[in-house]
Amino acid sequence: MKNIYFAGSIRGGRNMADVYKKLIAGLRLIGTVFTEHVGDEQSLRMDDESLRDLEIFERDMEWIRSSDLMIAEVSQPSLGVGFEIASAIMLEKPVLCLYNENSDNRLSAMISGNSDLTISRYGSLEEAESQIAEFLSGLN
Ligand code: 6K6
Repeated sequence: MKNIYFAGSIRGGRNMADVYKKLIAGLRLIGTVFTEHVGDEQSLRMDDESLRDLEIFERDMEWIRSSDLMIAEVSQPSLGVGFEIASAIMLEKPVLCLYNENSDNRLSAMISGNSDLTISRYGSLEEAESQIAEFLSGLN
């Protein structure tokens, strides 16, 4: 079982929250997802009330260190997701960035131009899931 860090926008905006939830449900079949709360409004609310930002930062950085790979949904721009992606690269973790091609946001050149990342553009959830499967099969 792989340890998977799933990154998706929280304070950057929740437009894609439904997609995060579905992708996380699929990832749970193949590994341990550290960040299930990213797809779950209720546990996010609990986190927000009970954890200080310092604790959220330290917990999430520890999870990135302990993960085997990162899957980042990048259609909704988020400072936190960008920071997490950069941290994962520095820690030499494989990172797949999933970008919905129907998104109104243009993907940052700092992501799309980064050869340390695997970038996949998807139209449907099924497509995103098969891109995840392909990415995982390419890892060792
Ligand atoms: C709930 C509602 C608002 O804030 C919360 C609690 N905050 C967080 N809880 C858990 N993970 C977080 C929180 N804030 C950011 N993160 C991490 O950064 C997640 O792993 C996301 O992938 C990413 C989102 O960053 P922003 O900048 O969009 O919030």
